[in-house]
Amino acid sequence: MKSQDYISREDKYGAHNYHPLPVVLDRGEGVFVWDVEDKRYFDFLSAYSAVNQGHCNPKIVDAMIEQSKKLTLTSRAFYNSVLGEYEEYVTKYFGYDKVLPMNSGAEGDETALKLCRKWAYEKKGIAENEAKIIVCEGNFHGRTITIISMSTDPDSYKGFGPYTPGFITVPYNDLSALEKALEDPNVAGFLVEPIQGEAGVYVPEDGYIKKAYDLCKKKNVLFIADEVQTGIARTGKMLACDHENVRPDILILGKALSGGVYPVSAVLADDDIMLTIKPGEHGSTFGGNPVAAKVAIAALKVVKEEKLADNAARLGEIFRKEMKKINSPMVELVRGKGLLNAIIIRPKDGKTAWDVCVALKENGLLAKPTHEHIIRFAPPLVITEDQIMEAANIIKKTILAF
Ligand code: IF1
Repeated sequence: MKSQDYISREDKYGAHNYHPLPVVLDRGEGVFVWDVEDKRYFDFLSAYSAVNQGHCNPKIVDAMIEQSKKLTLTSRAFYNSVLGEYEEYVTKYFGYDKVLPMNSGAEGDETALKLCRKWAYEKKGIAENEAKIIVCEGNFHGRTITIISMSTDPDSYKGFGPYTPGFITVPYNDLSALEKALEDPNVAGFLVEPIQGEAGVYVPEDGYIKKAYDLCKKKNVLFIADEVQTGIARTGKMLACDHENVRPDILILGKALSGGVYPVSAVLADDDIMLTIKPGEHGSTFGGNPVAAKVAIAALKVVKEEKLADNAARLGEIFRKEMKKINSPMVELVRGKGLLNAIIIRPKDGKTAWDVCVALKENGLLAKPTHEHIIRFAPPLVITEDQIMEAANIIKKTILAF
């Protein structure tokens, strides 16, 4: 079978909820993936920042295989011999009293919203059903009905109403708007991405996260960080909030928490918040299963052992410097932090970010456009300096050819 055969089969039998680049991947190792014709590519999407530890990282895959042969799933109706080990490991790793294990990022966000509301009624004393949560314009937190109810992107929410109430939207990176919204005494939480991914790797001003946190504290409002995409070393620190020494009241992790081998997400908080959810009030069949637990421990160990945060910080600087050197009218702006970066593309002769990505693919590098004019560059964090230079040259050469 050729690439086109695989593509046609997906078109015929799969829902059309994605518009992939026309490349059919067959295997991966480290920063590389190969298509079914055995052509090699740099992966500069990393499955939306899930494979920070590199494709098929042997330490993580081995942990999965070993546990899979022993016990895969018990449900939470019973204890299992691995979950406690993971819970202790992940809470000490990030410095929280408790973890609530889930699978997808969206489930993590949903869990955080439920937790925040429960805390509002039990601890803050807000009247039942009156709690509000502040969210940001341009947010992306996943695809469930409640999460798209918070979205300001019509692609996400249009046609899927009616929507879940209880949210207040403020512009991102706007402290006075946040301060004003916080005057409502029924506000229980502020949910924010420390860098907005889907919005186009939108980095807020230095100090925004810290000042937003302080404003929340003044009003006894929970600061909830969605670090599903920015967490686990992606931006050059273990968490993006670490850049401003902010410790979120509720922390949501996903994606690279498993190194991309298995769906694992987590919500972390201290007892005062976490213990407001009681037995039977929340859960998931797969959340906290033994395979996920072993995979997450292995994935987090790799991040520390291989100093991926330092690597992301160092190579991110180099990458942005190289991108800023590209002398083309198509490069409007380069921005990002660590190895979460983007180029804003100014269309030329009708050619858009999509066309650039197709050309990059031809030249052996995979990246995905977001919002028509932005290309996100987020390689696995195990990338070396030589590899980042080689990739930067591919990007340069490709853009200059337009
Ligand atoms: C899609 C972007 C990335 C996320 C944050 C929660 C979730 C995500 C901050 C939900 C998911 C993905 C999902 C993917 C596109 C995407 C994305 F383009 F939207 F911005 F990563 F770059 N919080 N992000 O970014 O996690 O339920 O998917 O595990 O196509 O939906 P999930």
